[in-house]
Amino acid sequence: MSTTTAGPNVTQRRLLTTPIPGPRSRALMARKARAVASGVATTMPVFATRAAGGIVVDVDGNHLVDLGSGIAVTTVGNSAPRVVEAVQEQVAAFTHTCFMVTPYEGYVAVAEALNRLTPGDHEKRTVLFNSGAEAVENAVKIARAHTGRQAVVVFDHAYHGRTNLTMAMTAKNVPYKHGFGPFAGEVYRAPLSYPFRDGGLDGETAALRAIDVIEKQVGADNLAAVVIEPIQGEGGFIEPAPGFLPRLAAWCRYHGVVFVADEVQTGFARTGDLFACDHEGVVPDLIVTAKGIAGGLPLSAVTGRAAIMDAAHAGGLGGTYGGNPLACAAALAAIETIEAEHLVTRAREIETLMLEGLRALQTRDPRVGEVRGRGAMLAVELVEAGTDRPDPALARAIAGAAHERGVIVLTCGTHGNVLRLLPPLSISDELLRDGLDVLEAAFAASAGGAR
Ligand code: PLZ
Repeated sequence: MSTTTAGPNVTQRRLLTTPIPGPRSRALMARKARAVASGVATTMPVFATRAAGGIVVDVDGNHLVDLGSGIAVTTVGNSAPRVVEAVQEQVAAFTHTCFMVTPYEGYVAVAEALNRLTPGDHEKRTVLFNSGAEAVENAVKIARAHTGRQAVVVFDHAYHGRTNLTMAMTAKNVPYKHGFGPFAGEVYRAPLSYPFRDGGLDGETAALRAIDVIEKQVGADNLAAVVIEPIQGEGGFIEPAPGFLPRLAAWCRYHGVVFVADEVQTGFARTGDLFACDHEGVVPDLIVTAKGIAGGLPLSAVTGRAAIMDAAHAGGLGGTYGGNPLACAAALAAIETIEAEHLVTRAREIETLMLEGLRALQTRDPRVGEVRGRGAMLAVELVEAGTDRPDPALARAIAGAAHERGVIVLTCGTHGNVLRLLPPLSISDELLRDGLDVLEAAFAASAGGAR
């Protein structure tokens, strides 16, 4: 497939005009250091000016292959043509009225689209917010209002955000939580299914292990919600063993616990299904979406069973900007793009192409512990050769070597030892192959333990 979905006129080729970072990026980094709080770190020290298809152009004219999508956001591509047109039309019409003051159609249309597209054909309702964390918080509010219970169960390696409640729900201390407590109460953590690290425990057994912890340490009668990423994102692109999610969902249903899928990172065609839950036919009570929903504009949502969603009293949900008209216009255009350009299928094509290259790498390199993932959400877990000991220094070295060569890759994982690949679905096969070649070179450059 070629680059028909590319937006602005950006040559779809990797091109290095300066070392990374170039002089203009260096100057901007110096300004950033003086002006921006140092708590905001950057993966690469380059500043972007344009992006489309599978390329991000920096201020020095370097064309970087984008295997990150701004952390799984620009799934339909950067400045995707339909998104640009819809936002331009909306920005000229009106920019904001506040949906809670004088509502507008775009918000309702996005709610209708989400009610139609998310798993399950039951009656649904949707509420819109700005960020993933804000939507996760609201899913918990709604589950508590519906059940009259307080406890929330999350999992090892979970990532749900950086606000106070979602910091409590997120597993990893540094960098997300360290020094930022006290955290919200009534959040409990259960063991995940992590096939590479739990001896290949089958999904059913792993679910029963988690359920046992929940029953012993929390009690179903106290439990409002179980919140889980169907494939964990920041925690390491961990795909639970088959059967884990369905078993947990069934337990929740039986006990009247609200089963919440956090599909902030996995949603909107990313995993080769419209939603990751679709893969095993799991129907969550509530589903949280953000990131890929609106082609880069800030929007998030909670969608779910009408009876649960309507449990919160009038005025209990909202916010000044939630469902901003520009973001809604972008979301409708992004959804149209996913459907018109068959991006679910495209994600599966990307999976086939990328897995072939990554698995070839794995057979040659004992530092690759596991290659995993679905669709355009793929990962390489790095270990000390021949062991299962995590090697975060190697992940950093390989990512750094890829960056120097003009490829944007991200790392993740509780141990920081996972390379993750999240290309926009608008990327060409040529750029994917080039990205794989660069990764191979980065592995070679990091041979012999680049510590
Ligand atoms: N739930 C599953 O992946 C955001 C965070 C990057 P916000 N992931 C990227 C960082 O270092 O902050 C995420 C997610 C899942 C919730 C969130 C939170 O979404 O839009 O960043 O609030």
